[in-house]
Amino acid sequence: MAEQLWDMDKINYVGNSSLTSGAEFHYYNPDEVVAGKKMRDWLRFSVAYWHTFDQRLVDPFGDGTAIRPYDKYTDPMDNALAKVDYAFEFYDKLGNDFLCFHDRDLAPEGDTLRETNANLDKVVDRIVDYQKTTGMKVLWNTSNMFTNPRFVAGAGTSPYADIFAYSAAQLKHSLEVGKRVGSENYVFWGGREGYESLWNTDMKLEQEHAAKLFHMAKDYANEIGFDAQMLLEPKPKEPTTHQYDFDAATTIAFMKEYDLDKDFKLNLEGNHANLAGHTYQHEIRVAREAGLLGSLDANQGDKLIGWDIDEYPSNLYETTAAMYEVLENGGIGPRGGLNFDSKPRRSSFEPNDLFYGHIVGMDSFAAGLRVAAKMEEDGVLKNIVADRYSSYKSGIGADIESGKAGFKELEAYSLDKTQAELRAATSSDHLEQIKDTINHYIVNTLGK
Ligand code: XUL
Ligand code: CO
Repeated sequence: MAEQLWDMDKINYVGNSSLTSGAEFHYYNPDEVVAGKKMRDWLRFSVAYWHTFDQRLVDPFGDGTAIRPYDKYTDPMDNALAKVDYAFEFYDKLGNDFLCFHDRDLAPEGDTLRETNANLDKVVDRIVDYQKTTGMKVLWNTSNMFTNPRFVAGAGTSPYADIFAYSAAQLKHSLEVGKRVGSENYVFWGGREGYESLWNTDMKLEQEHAAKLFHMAKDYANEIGFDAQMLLEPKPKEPTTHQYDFDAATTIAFMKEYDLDKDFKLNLEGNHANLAGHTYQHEIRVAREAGLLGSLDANQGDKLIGWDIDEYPSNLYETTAAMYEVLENGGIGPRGGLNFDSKPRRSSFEPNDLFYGHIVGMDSFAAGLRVAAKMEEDGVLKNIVADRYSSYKSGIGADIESGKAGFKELEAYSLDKTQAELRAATSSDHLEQIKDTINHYIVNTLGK
């Protein structure tokens, strides 16, 4: 790359010798082996095109504040093409291996889908050229079927057949783009697939239509030989009041109901988990126990703000918990990664804040990986969990497990047990001690 587009040098790993943060990684050392794999292969970091290159840093009360070096390109197509140059230099400097995008992140819409597709293809041509020289991979692509006013009442769940038809047509092209760029996954976040009021909503029909669109997408992907892992991304609310893919458990039930669980897995996001009243760890646990963990969107919410703020992850406790689940799963998913569905705060409006945001996000997950790997290596939680359920290994517990004990045997066993005996069958969880242990692991693993 001849010209320097971003005023930033390559971000390198320097270890944790200095306490202040600069343009460097303190924990992410891509080729270092942790728990048997290179860090880059555990984490598979991806930069989200929409938040990084398109987001103007608006909030519900204020205009965008972002200053971006490509703002000088005022023609929308010139701007879209220039942004690809900026994006690939950004990846080179940051050292991420993957990118993610929606179709509409890349190029402006025309008046018809034919014109829109032509605009998109020009930008995709440029991305494919860069991929050839840089080896950059696409973690996933997706289709934006929620921004344009035509999607006011949803896409696949729209009550208007023309909009369903248009959504299918848009998706068809987006899958073709996915094949061209070699996307490892394809994501469906249910943009406006939900409802505002049940008084005017045929909930069953809408969900049947959503499932129909997903099946059509998978069938078409098979037809064109696009073998990406299909993913659904749950979110409980925003933009609609009631999103159908509320959380991991609800989405898994939907997938099973409509026979999608063989071909689809989940893409889980930290802030979405919080909006559903869950932790990120809870969502990842639910998915991994169902064998349906696909990929992760990395961000965090703010306990003091109610909306989806897509903050760069910085909470080491949460990243440790997430990476603990990932290690237990043997990896994020068959082809999953950590996509920074994150943006700078509105007050962090300079171009280089995009680098600093990714640095804190990547370092937080790298730190979480290091801590979780040490906890796994020492088996610290494994022993605690095994001990807690040990009564199922022998005696009446083993009989419950084997099916030998039914209601009658369990009644005979329990009928004369005294309160004191039953109290003695339980023991304290010592949860505070566990949390203190986790704190020690965080401080000591990272302090070395
Ligand atoms: C919205 C969200 C999306 C999806 C992709 O909350 O998370 O960015 O990840 O459409
Ligand atoms: Co997301």
